[in-house]
Amino acid sequence: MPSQRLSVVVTRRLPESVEERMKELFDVTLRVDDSKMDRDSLIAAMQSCDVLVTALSDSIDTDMLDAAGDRLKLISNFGAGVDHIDVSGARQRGILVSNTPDVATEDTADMTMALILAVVRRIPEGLAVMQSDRWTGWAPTAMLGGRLAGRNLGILGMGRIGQAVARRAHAFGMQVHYHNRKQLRSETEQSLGATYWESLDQMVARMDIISVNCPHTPSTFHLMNARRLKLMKPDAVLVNTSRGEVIDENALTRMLRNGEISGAGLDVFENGNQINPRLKDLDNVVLLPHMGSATVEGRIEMGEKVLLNVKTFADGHRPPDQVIPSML
Ligand code: 8YV
Repeated sequence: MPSQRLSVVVTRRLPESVEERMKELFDVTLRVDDSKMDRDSLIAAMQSCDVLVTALSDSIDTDMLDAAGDRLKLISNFGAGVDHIDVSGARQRGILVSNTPDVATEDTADMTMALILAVVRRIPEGLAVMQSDRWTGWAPTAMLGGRLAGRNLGILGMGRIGQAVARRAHAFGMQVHYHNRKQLRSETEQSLGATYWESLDQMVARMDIISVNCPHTPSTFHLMNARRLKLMKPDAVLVNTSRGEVIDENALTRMLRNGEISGAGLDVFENGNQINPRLKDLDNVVLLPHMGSATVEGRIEMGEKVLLNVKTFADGHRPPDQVIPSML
């Protein structure tokens, strides 16, 4: 398919340099504002283009794929996670799906450490004291948090981001543990100083901090369910920079309110931005608006990956970051 004829619709505003390059390469329709597109607008877009560039906020289900007609050939997602797209359904209809792996790894791992530090060292509480002029001066027993060095960190999901978290945690002097579908090669384990737990239950019960770094798939939905959350030590902390669906948010909220878990740092939520309102009232919780990968550099690199995937497809080849359902 010659690239000049490829019609591309982009559902969200992307970094300016990426949009400019899109204009040069394709017959592209860009958004003027940055609102989330509703279902009908998305279907209309799918009917009208060869390539749809989606983001996390665009849910593409089977019915929408059916309604798309047969023009759409590629869904190129701006982001690594594709749990909002029916990838198998797309494949059955001959529509390829691509994503942007790797480029968010270091930024998301940084944010994981930031959340761990924020909760364990009570940074938002300290900031609130300063901003409300309540600081009466230093005191030996004021605002005491915990020391990271020596604490056991359990990483749930040891892919690229999990390993980047492990490298950081190791440098902080933490004891790194992990649970993963597959055990890592022993050289990798050694370089990360990481101990493998085949049993997630056993790992969860022994950790001081648990970090969720696995993707959301049918098999990881509510992996941290009420039963498993109850295995956590009462002074443990849970951090999630992956996908909200991996944790039963209501069960977690109840436990935090009852003091059955000491704290949580959450960048992602089970129902998008519809957060359990009770989470917002808790001192021992740090909430962020899904900004784990939100760096200027990361967003440009994500956009460049999208450009590469769409351009490669336009030139008649498979996109380098094609997502195959069996990979999920
Ligand atoms: C992105 C993410 O911001 O890459 C991912 O899967 O979760 C995010 O950090 C988002 O996907 C952009 O669409």
